Amino acid sequence: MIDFSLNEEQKALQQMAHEFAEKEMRPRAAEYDKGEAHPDDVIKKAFEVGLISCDIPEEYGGGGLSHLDTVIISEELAWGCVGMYTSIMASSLAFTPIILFGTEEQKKKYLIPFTEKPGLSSFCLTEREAGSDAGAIKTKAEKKGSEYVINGSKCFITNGGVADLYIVFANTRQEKGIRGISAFIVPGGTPGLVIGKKEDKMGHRASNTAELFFEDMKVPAENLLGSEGMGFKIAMRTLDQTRAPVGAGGVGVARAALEHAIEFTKTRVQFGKPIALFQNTSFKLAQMAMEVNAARHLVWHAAWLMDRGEKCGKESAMAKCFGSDVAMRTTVEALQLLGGYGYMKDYPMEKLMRDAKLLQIYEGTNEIQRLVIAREVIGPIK
Ligand code: COS
Repeated sequence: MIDFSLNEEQKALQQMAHEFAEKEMRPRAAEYDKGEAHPDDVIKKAFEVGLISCDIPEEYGGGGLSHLDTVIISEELAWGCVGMYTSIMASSLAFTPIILFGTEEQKKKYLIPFTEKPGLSSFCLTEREAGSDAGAIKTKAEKKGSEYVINGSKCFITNGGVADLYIVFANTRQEKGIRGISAFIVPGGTPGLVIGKKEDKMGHRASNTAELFFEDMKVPAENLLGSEGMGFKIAMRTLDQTRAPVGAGGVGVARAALEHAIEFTKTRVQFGKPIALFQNTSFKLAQMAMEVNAARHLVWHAAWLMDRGEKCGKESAMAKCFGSDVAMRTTVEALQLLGGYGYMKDYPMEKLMRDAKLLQIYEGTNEIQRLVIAREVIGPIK
């Protein structure tokens, strides 16, 4: 049986997230896009209404929401401001390895505090020489007695510098390559954790992206996630789950652009009539609406598979890739419909277009998503 209807609880969650996005995020989006400040006030309010840590299981004090519930909320938050949403989503990205691979003790110690007070966490995989080739990381972790000593650096780290907790991937057995990577839970403020330059980004300017350095950073051995050498699988299993919410972010951005374009073209009169009445315009709007709907269905399908505990790597990659491509195409087309107005900062469209771009890049470029999809679709070649 296929059922596309949302239940009453999901409708209420969607409505609540939408109202939050409309009242708290949208009015502040331009300000945080222009400035250097981090939207701590909005994050605090999001926490107060239960929109942060909502995917942490109930037994650790979280909302215990399903993956489908989470992507429904994600679309609304990204519709409000995808930069702010990125801070929230990146935090979920970092909770996921703990939820999936943490011991009971680790879950209690590191998840529960995030359900008690506002806070963010950060997933630290990417390095200057290891982006798409995530298995090539050089950060090293050496076991010395009851602790690991970590040295190296990370780049393009979302929530870097504003997080209370970091999941750091480092090599415990360099000679083993990918199979030597391990994952560590690192509390913010750990001596040796040095926050580097905050990046000056084209979009998602409400989220913090920074470089991190580990200088003889000591981490207790009990902060190892899973076992030594499991790190790459932990990262991949995590990304299998967290890429669909990026797709949901794409749907939110695309939907926002489509709505602005509809509103504008219905009131903008040229050659004696609203430009929405010209077939060129209406066909473009129809195309955008089709793509937004198709992207949402891919996102919901991936989340539905996750909720059933089924394999979802390919579907999550499809949702991420298609959702972010739709965000890019829709914002470009929608901006064109607004003409010169779309290009001006007085209108929200140019921000949406700048924001869309990063969705095609982070949590694995769309080329990597196509690689993940192709490997599974084609299968082994003899
Ligand atoms: N789930 C579990 N295990 C997985 C997995 C998955 N989804 N994908 C790969 N693995 C395992 C493989 O089974 C293999 O294990 P064994 O060594 O035991 O056989 C190991 O991981 C290596 O896999 P693979 O050979 O496929 O690795 P590659 O280096 O060829 O490529 C890609 C893996 C390209 C898919 C990976 O590096 C990737 O996703 N890169 C993008 C990274 C990224 O998204 N960065 C964003 C930063 S986080 S915001």
